[in-house]
Amino acid sequence: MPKMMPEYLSSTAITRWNGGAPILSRRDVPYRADLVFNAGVAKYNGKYVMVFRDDYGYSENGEAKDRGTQLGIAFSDDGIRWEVSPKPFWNSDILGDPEILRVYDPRLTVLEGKCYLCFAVDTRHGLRGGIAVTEDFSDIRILSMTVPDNRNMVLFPEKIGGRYVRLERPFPVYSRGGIDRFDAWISYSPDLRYWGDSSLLLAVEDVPFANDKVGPGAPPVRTEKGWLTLFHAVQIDHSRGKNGWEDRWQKCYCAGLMLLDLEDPRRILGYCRQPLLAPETKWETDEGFRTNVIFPGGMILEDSGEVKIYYGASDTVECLATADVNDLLRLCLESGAK
Ligand code: BMA
Repeated sequence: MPKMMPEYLSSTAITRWNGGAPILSRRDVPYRADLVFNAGVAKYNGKYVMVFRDDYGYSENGEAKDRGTQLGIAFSDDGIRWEVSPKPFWNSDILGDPEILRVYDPRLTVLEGKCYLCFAVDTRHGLRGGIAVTEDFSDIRILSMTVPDNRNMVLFPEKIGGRYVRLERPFPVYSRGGIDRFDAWISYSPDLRYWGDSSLLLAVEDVPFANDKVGPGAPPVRTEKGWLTLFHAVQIDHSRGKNGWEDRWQKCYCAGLMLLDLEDPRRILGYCRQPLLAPETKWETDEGFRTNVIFPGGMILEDSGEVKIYYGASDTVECLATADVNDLLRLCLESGAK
């Protein structure tokens, strides 16, 4: 068990690839990169594609040197071995808007033959969630951005009932007592630009291993039984002190799993009351800028029934876990609905 973690935070039904060793780290990136994590992954035009977050200017001794964040891109034939393109894919300079400070935490959804990228944006006037589209990864166009504060958006890979659907996590500060109590929401759109008809999907209080926030993880994956959907769940413990390269880090991020109704994804058919992935390996609990962070951003269902789950570990490296789709469905359905 990881240090200072409550007993109930342990992983269920998954296998970490190569004992949890990173599938991508700063060593694989041919430009400035220190923290390589929180990637979005999709299968697109016969290849696996990964857009990852690269934070540079960070070091183990806490020194800051000209810090920045950009998105890198990598391609793979098997979803395991990755080749990083020679140049960063996207950063705030490319956007050329002085209002935008940085873009990060990308998630990829293939929808109607195009690749959509949901991202978080820090702006001078708040944190926003954006949706952009690309057909070839050379040209990318922003379709919509939320008002502050919102992020962790993911798009469903098809229209449902004639509308586009997304999950998201707004930050309601005043109305939730002035502390973090952030929940996962669902919204609809006729055109991917205008979003509304929003409702609460999964609240912090619904998740036994969260006391701080829950939010979307990877874009949902269609199965015969429903939309298999990862979420992140955060548990805070103020007795935790120095963890990682920072002076103080008190949160623990786990990956949770739920199953949403195919026709009406506002209905949770079942969700696992334990984490699917909790921090356990040294990359997840000991080594890194932060510790105890599992941040899932990509999920792929292979024809064989294998599910690949991509997650950032401790905001420092990118890792992969696999599971059998039937085990995951069983976990959700046996645990029951809300
Ligand atoms: C969230 C985001 C993520 C990060 C996580 C844990 O608020 O900033 O990018 O992985 O915190 O540090």
